This record gives sequence, structure tokens and C-alpha cells, in this order.
Amino acid sequence: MEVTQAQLDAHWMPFTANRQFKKDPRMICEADGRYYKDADGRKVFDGLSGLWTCGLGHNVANINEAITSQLSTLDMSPSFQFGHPKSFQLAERITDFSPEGLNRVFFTCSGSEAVETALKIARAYWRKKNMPSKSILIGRVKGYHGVNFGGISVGGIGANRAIFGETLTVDHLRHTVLEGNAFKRGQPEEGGDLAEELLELIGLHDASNIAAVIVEPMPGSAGVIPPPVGYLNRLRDICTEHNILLIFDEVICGFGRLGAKSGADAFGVTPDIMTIAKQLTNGVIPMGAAIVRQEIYDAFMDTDAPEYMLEFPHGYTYSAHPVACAAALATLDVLEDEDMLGRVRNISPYFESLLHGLQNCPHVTDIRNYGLAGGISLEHYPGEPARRPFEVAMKMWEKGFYVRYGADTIQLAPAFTVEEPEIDDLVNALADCLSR
Ligand code: PXG
Ligand code: PLP
Repeated sequence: MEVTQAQLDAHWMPFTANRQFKKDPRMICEADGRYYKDADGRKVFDGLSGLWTCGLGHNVANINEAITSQLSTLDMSPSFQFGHPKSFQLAERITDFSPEGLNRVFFTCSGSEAVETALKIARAYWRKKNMPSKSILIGRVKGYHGVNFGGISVGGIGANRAIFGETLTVDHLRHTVLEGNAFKRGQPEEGGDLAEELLELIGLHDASNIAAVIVEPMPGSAGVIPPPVGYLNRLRDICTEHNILLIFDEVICGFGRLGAKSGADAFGVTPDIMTIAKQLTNGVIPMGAAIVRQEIYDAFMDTDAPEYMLEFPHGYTYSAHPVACAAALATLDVLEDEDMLGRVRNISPYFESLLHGLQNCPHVTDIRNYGLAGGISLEHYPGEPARRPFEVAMKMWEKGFYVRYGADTIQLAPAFTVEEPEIDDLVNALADCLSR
């Protein structure tokens, strides 16, 4: 399939080095199971399940059939003021995957929109409760919450927000990467007390001005950072004590990547609001959602306004799109019927031990992992932190392996169905690319 230079030029690609890509395009043309085929027909192993999306692999028959049948039954229906049965069925299924008490689901079309929705719910909630001064949002350094204005405000990756000017009124907790924890497997023992910093931020802003704290249970984009033991519990306690909502951004953690239903489930801490996307539909059709505690939903419904009036002026044209709902219902069926969470739990010790075998490879400064997610930090070229991961990922692509590179890390997240020999090949290829 030929693509002309003019066609290449016409597409301004997202989070892509456009100039480099268009000189030497990496075209993916087909996908099946855990493999892609590129424009030359070369088989490439999918080392990141798409973009952390396709844990069930590609071309999953049940999902494809659900989508096809939905298209010929109800291809689109208006999301405002009218409904279709599948979104209600899906909302209930999602609450089964959520921690107890989180049982009201607001649909979006992406993780960024899920975050935007959660932040708006948090701020509006305090107004509904007659506490309108509670509007400051607290994020965390290294956090990634998508790319909309709310998300980059609470986000903690400077490069994603520095060029866009003023953001919302926010503050940030420190990140939890400690030098002493380098090469720790799973959750590090040290660092739980970093959560105490929230008390300092409360001292600075006063709880009466703070709406919510948002964190990823395990930051993914910044390079897989499992929470120190006790950290999330302490954040939860402080938020509860000071009447601040706790939001978990589960866009990567949700639906199996950690061998659990969610990060909340894996780490045993329940937030007030959760955001999800990606694995919800196996990445096949865009979809996200914010899930809230019933008390939050009730605060919006508890109004003297006439019943025909909206309770929450927010929503997207494609919220709860019927084709996305069909894809999500089929995805949740496969996750359950094929015990995908159990498969992740079974294979992740093997993944962990092989991944940490890279410790003595040249340039490796840290390795972190949880479930089927791994992050490898690489020594910076002077003043160029992003260069070495780029070079390594390009060598991997040449060898037939797709891995993600971002900031100063390489990230791995194979499909939940990955087999031991494939992990061997992936890690051996990486060892080779790091050494060359
Ligand atoms: N929150 C979190 C925690 C995410 O990981 C988003 C929000 C935004 O979702 P959308 O659907 O708007 O992209 C994300 C997305 C990577 C990578 O390689 C991570 C994401 C997206 C693309 C690449 O780390 N995370
Ligand atoms: N811009 C315009 C002019 C619109 O009419 C709409 C939706 O009706 C939007 C933006 C928002 O689009 P979406 O609902 O897909 O987020």
C-alpha cells in the first residue's frame, strides 16, 4: 500500500516526531493476535499491546462480531436525551469491575475526556454541596492525565504543558521515584511517607479551597512507577480526613494490566472517582468513562429544579456510542470468560524475572514493574534524555519488536495472552539493542 509524500505531509501526527517519521515511516498495515505486519509484510511483535490498549491481542473474533452485528442493528443513536439498551447494560457491567461503592458511570470517548469529566464533576460536586471555594486540583509530578486543558493542568509532565500558557489553578505532589528504590521489583517498601506532603499542600491552600487530588495508582506514561507500600492508603486517609475527593486515573491500570480489575483493587485503596479508557474496548473503538460513588451522583440529582432540567451540563456527541458499547461488552466477556486477570497474575512473575535480568545491560539505570507492565530507565546523553530510548526503540523495530519509548524510558506491556518464549525473545532483543 503506497503512501505518497504529499499524503505523509498532510497528516500532522499526534505525539510523533513528524519530521523524523516522514523521512523514514514505520507503517503498520495488519494486526493479528500479538503481532503486526508492516508495509513490507514483516511480522512485528506488539510489545505494548497497541498503546496499552489491546490486552486481548488483535483481531479478537468475539469483539469483531459484536461490532459488526451492532453496525447493522443500531449504528448510531443520539446520546443526549435518548438512550439505547447497551449503554445501561455496559454501565452495570463496569460497576462489577469497579471497587464497591463506585456505581455510577459517565461515558466519554477517550481517557483525556474521562479525566476532563472527572475534574468537572469534582468541582461541580462541591458547588452542589454549597462549598464553592473548593476548586483547586492537586496532581502529581510525572502524572499523565491526557492532553485536554484540565488534564495538562493536573498532569506533571512539563513537556506536555510548558508551551501552552496558563492552566487551571493546581498544585502538585512530588513523584515517588526514589534513587534508593532503583531495581526494586513490584511495589517498593520505601516512600509511603511521601504522601504526607499532601498535608503541606493542605497547609498552603487550606482544604476549604481544594476540590480533589488526582493520581494514577501506578503512573504508566512516565515509565511504570508502582506506588510505594502504604502511599495510596495514606493519600486516601488524608483526603477523607480533610473532605477532599480522591480520583484514580485508571486509564492504563484498569481492566487487567495489573492482574486485577483495577489499580484500586490491586493496591487495596478505593477512590471517590475513577477514570477508565483503553482496555475497556480492547482499544478497538474509542471509549472512556468516569465512575463515581453514588453519593456524588445523588448530590447532582438532589435538586429542586424541574425534572425536565439537566442536572449536569456536560457530555460528548459520541458518549456511550452504541458501537463502542458493543465492543466493550464483548471485551468484558472475553476478560471474564478466559480468566485474563488470572493469566496476567500467572505470567507476571516470569515477566518480572526476565525484565530484571536486563539490570546489568549498558545504560540501564532503573527497572520497574507490576503485572504485565515494565519500565526501563536509560542513562541520558548529556542534555538529551529522550535520545537513547528513541535509538533503542528504533533498533527494536528493525529487529521486529514494537516497544514504546517516552521521556527517558522504554516501556513494555505485552498482551495478557503472551507466552514465555515471546517474553524471552522480547527481552533478549532488548538486551541486544542496549548493548549495540
Ligand atoms: N490518563 C492516563 C493515566 C493515561 O495513561 C490518558 C489519561 C489519556 O487517554 P487518551 O485516550 O485521551 O489518550 C492516558 C493515556 C504511553 C501512552 O505510551 C500513554 C497514553 C496514551 C498514549 C501513549 O505511555 N495514556
Ligand atoms: N464544536 C462544535 C461546533 C460542535 O457542534 C460540537 C458538538 O456538537 C463540538 C465542538 C463538540 O464535539 P463532541 O461532542 O464530539 O466532543
